[in-house]
Amino acid sequence: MTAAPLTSPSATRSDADWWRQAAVYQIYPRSFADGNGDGIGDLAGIISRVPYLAELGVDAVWLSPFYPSALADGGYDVDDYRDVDPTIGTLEEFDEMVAALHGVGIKLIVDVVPNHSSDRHVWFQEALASPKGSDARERYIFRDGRGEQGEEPPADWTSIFSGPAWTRVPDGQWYLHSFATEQPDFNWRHPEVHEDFLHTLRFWSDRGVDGFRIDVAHGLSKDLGEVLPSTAELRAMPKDGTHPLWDRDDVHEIYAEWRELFDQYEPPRIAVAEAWVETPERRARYASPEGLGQAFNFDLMEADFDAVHFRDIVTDNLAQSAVTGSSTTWVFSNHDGVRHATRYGLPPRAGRAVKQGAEWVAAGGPEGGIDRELGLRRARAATMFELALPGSAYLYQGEELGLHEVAEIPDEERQDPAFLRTTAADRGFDGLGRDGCRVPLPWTRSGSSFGFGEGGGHLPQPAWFADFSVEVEDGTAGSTLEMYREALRLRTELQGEETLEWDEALSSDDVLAFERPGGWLSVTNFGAEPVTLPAGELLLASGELAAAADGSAVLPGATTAWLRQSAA
Ligand code: TEU
Ligand code: CA
Repeated sequence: MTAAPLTSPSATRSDADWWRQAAVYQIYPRSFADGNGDGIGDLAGIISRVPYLAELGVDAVWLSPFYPSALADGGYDVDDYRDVDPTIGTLEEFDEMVAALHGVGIKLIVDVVPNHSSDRHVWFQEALASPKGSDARERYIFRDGRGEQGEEPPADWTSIFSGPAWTRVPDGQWYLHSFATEQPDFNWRHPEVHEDFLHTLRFWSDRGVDGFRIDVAHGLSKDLGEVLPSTAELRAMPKDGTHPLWDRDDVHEIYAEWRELFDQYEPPRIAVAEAWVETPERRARYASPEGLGQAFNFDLMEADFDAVHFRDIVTDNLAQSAVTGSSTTWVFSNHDGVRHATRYGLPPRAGRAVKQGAEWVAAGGPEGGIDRELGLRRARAATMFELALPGSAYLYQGEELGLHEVAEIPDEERQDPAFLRTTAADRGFDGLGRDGCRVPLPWTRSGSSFGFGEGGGHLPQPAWFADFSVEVEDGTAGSTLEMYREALRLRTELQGEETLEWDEALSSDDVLAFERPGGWLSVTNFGAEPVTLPAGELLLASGELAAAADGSAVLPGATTAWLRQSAA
């Protein structure tokens, strides 16, 4: 290497394949950085932190919804798909942000929410003001109720956030909302819905957006006859492409339309599906190059820190990507789950049907129930494991600081509909909701909101955030932030073909070792017994190594090391 490049190396990778092995950093805009001190993160805040993102070394940013919204679901209730929420900024600032990111070689992916709008969207307002049977109502899913006066919902369905999935409007009809009451589901059989989303995708693509994250991609297409099935009947139906509500085969007709639009751009716009489906085979359809092109796999996010389990997940997903021609995606944390530093400090889930960490969060985050240090140690090891894998890695804001989930949010300050729609008795699955991973980031060790902005934050930050602030970790050897920076820098330098080879001699039920092309060896010790590392140049480790009597390096438990081995 000669002189250091001025911009991130990805700036030179303007080819159509930039996304295949990208490290993508998710920004939840209201909680990232607050430029004007009103307690809500905004585009000005993001622009001011572009140098931070460049130094971190990510290839792309995925921006969660920033559209006008009443925030019934953190912005996933969109009032207008082609504007910026005034509390977050303006379209001009959006353009500035795109230019600033592109200026340092960072691509931008925005979130698109096509399953539902908000109830404040002009179309839904028009539907409410229009009579039963009108075309305006046809853009959503309206039905008459059951019972003599239609006073019973059309079906007994429960929303994903608990509570009923149907809400009655003043003239007596009911509308479907798979999520919160404020999120009416679109009727994708209506041609204007298709046209409008094409318009939206073109609008942002023309503004320089490089790609899209598609919310609830498995939900758009529905097949609802006059007589609706009951919840029990729905549950008994196979999710093989014929289910009336989820992961229908014909949803891909929509994505084929979108692909046509994406491919009109140079480089083609990319898309990644959030699709909760039954099998990896079903997920592959979303990742097809004729469709969205990539799909999230949440397998690692749902797994215990366990070598055998991790290896199966990697093997399955690499096999899937070989079939689809897409690249794999890896995720440990996002805006919907308990942060991985916390999850890994809790007792293993061991296959139980409860979201990892949910019970601990629901119990108010008892200190007796968690080993925070071990959790973070494992999280760092897991991240280095992830960053060595072929494919793209989706990182969630704050994980580069080693942040834990914030469990100590008073009930009256919680915002998540997944909390607000549940009672203490039925909070088993999602725990207290998702606010604990959406607390404004700590940038400095002190100040009213730890440098998030001049004012407070829209969710309370705990005192321990000080120790995880950027200010504390920046330049501190061994900090989580410095580990992420170095790992991302090395990843860019070492990244080659999308293949890996397991090192069977080193791997075991507790250890996963694999080699990437060019002699890049990653070794993770999931267990507690130290493991002697093979010869090679040590590039980076997620924790301190020890030395054996003969001088060879020893990898302690819950640690990952990267080595460069000379080409054989
Ligand atoms: O999530 C889709 C989804 O199915 C979630 O309900 C997920 O299972 C849940 O958040 C786990 O607790 C997407 C978004 O990622 C989420 O933030 C939105 O609330 C949801 O869609 C509705 O738009
Ligand atoms: Ca603000």
